Amino acid sequence: MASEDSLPVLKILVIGPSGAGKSSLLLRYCDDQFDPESSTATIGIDFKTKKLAVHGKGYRLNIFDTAGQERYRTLSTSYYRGAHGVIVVYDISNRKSFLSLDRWIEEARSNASENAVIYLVGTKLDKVAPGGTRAVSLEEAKAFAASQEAGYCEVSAKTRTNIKQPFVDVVGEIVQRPQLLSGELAKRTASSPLDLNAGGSQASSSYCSC
Ligand SMILES: Nc1nc2c(ncn2[C@@H]2O[C@H](COP(=O)(O)OP(=O)(O)OP(=O)(O)O)[C@@H](O)[C@H]2O)c(=O)[nH]1
Ligand SMILES: [Mg+2]
Repeated sequence: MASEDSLPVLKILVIGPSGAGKSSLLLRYCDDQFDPESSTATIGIDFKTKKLAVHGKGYRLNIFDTAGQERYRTLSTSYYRGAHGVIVVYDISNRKSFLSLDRWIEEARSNASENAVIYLVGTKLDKVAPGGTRAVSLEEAKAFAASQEAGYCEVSAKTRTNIKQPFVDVVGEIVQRPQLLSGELAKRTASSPLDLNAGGSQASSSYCSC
């Protein structure tokens, strides 16, 4: 069985406008916590790690949480080096946040490797349903994601809705792209049996059939 240390490592970058909920998404996904009062903008870059199983295989995700505020985005292009996937986050209750996506996707395409997976996430689903006002309809968001050839999912860090889905989808897509994986990583991705119970407290025994 593969030990925790021998799991293939995938690098995922999380980008998007300030206040969209990038850090909250990661805090909920990796530590199952949520801070409704949080007003602390990320400075530079933060890092979290999490194990995930997709299609019966285990992976270690190294997830980089970037700053949305321009003044805190130091050396932002260097973040992209070696990234297998880029999750672009916006706030579905904030139209301006949606309208800024072109620029974020453009940044990702210019700096990430050609085959890197780009995936769109709409956050704060709890704020718009039921009875809340969406600033972006589901149809519009899906159409935009499709036009960018990106997957799409809506989440709430507050209620946990769909919180794991973006990571499952992104990893599922990454492993379909052998050009993205280095020789050793590709080999282990193809053959490593799943043993996520061998690890410590950060173990995530999540499975997805999608
Ligand atoms: N209701 C609700 N609020 C959320 C959700 N996700 C984030 N928030 C709130 O939105 C605010 C901004 O969230 P952050 O996660 O700090 O945003 P960020 O994208 O990391 O921002 P920068 O670090 O400045 O780029 C915080 O007050 C969060 O509590 C959510 O799913 N639902
Ligand atoms: Mg942040």
